[in-house]
Amino acid sequence: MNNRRQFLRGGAAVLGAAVVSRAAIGAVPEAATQTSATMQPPLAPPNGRPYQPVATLNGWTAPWRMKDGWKEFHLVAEPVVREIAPGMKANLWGYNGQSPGPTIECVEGDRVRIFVTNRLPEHTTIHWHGILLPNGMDGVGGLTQPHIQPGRTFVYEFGMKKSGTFMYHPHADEMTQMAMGMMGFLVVHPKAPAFMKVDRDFVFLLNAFDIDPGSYTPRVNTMLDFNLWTWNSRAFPGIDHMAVRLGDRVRIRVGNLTMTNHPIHLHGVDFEVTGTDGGWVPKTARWPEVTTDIAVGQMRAIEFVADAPGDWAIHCHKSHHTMNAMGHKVPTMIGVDQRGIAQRIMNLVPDYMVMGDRGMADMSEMEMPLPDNTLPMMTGTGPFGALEMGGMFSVVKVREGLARDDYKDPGWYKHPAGTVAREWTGDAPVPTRDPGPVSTERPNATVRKPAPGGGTHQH
Ligand SMILES: [Cu+2]
Repeated sequence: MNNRRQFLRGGAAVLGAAVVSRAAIGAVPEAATQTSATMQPPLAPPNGRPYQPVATLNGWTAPWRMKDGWKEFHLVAEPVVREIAPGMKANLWGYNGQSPGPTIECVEGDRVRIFVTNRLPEHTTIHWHGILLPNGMDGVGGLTQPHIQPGRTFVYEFGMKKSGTFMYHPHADEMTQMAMGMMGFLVVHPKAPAFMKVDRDFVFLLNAFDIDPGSYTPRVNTMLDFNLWTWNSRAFPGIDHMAVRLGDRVRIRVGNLTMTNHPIHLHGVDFEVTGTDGGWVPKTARWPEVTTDIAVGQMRAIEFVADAPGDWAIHCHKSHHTMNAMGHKVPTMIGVDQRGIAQRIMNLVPDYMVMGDRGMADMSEMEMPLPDNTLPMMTGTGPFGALEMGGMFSVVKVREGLARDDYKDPGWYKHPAGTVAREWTGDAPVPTRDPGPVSTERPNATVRKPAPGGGTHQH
């Protein structure tokens, strides 16, 4: 792209590092760059074997070129600016202009050559998570290859032995580089297009950042207490909705590169886990689910038939993961009457607000002053008001009559008349209260003995 000479120099450095064909040297494909966090249309394969391409939420698929029977990609590891959601940007590290990097798609049986140029201030490598490949291509810095120094380009070459759902990420200063957003999706499609065929195939990575309110760069030493829970480095309400045609067979592939597990819950349908880290799950070994827990380092593909029109929430079921920053250190004030003390505090702190005494829902509607570059803790607006969400939350929108390749957001669901929960304004039945302790002894037993140490004191 803008520094071809640097790539050539980097290419030459590859010779001593890994055994690669001479044809690769001096012929590095241009590295495409994407600066937008808007989902790009799935990339129908212009050559090679046919497949149904995936849709990467808020992302894109890396273009490739065919050269002498090899599918060639070029990843550039570099600092990037990622919009986490409208109103907040983060200084991250990623690939080709974005975090995550572009999705790599190929086909079982493909021979793949991936050039990796390092424009970071420190060395890196790429590990191809879950791919079965020659040991020297596994990307573990110091163990299977020398690190890729800043300014250098390495090349990885391997054949795709099986189809499935995979990831890529550095195996060099991992804690820092993954906390900064370096990761991407890798999908290997089946050789036979009819095998595991679906109509729509969405992919996203679970990732997390710790960015202090008002700042732009993640803390990289955080172990567990991240404050931004994201899908493809986006937080609700910035995460793409998934548009689905009524009756479509849908696959959603999720990879977890955070430091904790995420129970991903989808409303409105039963799904099956059809793919795990090791490959496809045989039909006889699947069971129906509405939530699947995805552990650290795991990939899961879920599938369902979209047979119910509507706007169906999909989210992590850890409720702290559907919140944005700022919430975690606020004390619980439910039921605490702060009126008396509030006036006394306001004498000292004029801006003091009473918060949380009726729950935390007020937080979503309150126009609270926030530091610059900070997302509200609970936010987003739907057709019926505030959604009170953040973080790992999106919507699967099942609609009649979408075109086959139409992934555009169809807007909010228009519910048929009489199908929305509504306020009841008629007479409400009086609930029957529990009458209190009832004897469980036989009806003719009239004397109750007090339980030892029980409530009846007869001293
Ligand atoms: Cu979670």
